[in-house]
Amino acid sequence: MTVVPSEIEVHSYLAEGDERALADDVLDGLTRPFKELPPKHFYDARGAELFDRICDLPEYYPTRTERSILEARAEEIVELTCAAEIVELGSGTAAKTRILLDAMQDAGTLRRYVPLDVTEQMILETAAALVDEYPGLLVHGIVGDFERHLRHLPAPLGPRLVAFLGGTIGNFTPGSRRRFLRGLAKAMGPDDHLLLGTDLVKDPTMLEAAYDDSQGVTAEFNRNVLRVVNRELDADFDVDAFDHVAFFDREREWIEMRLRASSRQHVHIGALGLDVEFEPREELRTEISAKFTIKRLGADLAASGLELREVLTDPDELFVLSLSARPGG
Ligand code: SAH
Ligand code: AVI
Repeated sequence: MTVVPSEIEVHSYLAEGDERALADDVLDGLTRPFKELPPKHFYDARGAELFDRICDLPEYYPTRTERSILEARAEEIVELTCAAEIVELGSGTAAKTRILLDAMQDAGTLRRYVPLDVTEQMILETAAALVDEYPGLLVHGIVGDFERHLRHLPAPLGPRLVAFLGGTIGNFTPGSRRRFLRGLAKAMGPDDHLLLGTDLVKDPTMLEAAYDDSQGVTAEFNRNVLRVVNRELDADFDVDAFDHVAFFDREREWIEMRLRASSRQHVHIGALGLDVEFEPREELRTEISAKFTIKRLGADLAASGLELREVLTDPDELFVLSLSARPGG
């Protein structure tokens, strides 16, 4: 029997078996003329581990850059927001979050941590680790989809810092990004702040290297989505027959990751009774990762009902952490 400490409560809003509505997305995405799957399906246990390895790659600058900004500015963020709790969307292993939790603990404001992620295992492990590391901390974990389950955030215990780190906001298409931010602004109270990590537009060579590393970890992460579909939906993708593709679309200013069939592929998806054909060299889009300018970031926030208050960046202006709030708040 697992004993859950009393400081922890975890609520799941994902139905049993369809952890991320995978079947709907596969049916919808693989029957389109241009095939596509949403990136949230990367993150089973193996995908989460591969993502952790990506974060440590020399080419993948976003994680260490965002961490350096947090290390330099966490105290100031806590002073500006007076946050008593962190609500973290796409919280993962909360590795960088500890910098903020430390600053809140030092300031004496820390009361609760509210992680929300699609991967239950990560919520449970992170919750258990954090209550050990921060005596007295309450953890209210939400296993859910940040596009669908924001209404399940618990009532605030004080001013909230809503953290959306890592540049995950870039994984939305522009339309759903604004819809998501509008929903988030509505879920925020007058005392709350959004701390948003966004990757900036830069030299395409640097960008493309970050998404096509020399050790092939990102390629494995990309292909992992096919392993997830094979396991969860009884499909027979020949995973090794798909090549990793990553390029910077200069017009749209986003990185696109795709999987390209190296030869004609016939895939049977047992759970859906669906057969899918891939022509030789046909591609499946698995992720976009939008890169921002500060101007576009401000415009997106304003269009969503949020006011940009602080822009925190690194000396090379690779990455930005912004603080925003509801006007008048
Ligand atoms: N915030 C961490 C992890 C980023 S990886 C960091 O900055 O390093 C993206 C995280 O978002 C993963 O943990 C993944 O499981 C989660 N995620 C992706 N799509 C999601 C969705 N629609 N709803 C909730 N969590 C999601
Ligand atoms: C989680 N997200 C912000 C990462 C990104 O950079 O878009 C996911 C990732 N994809 C490839 N490498 C990392």
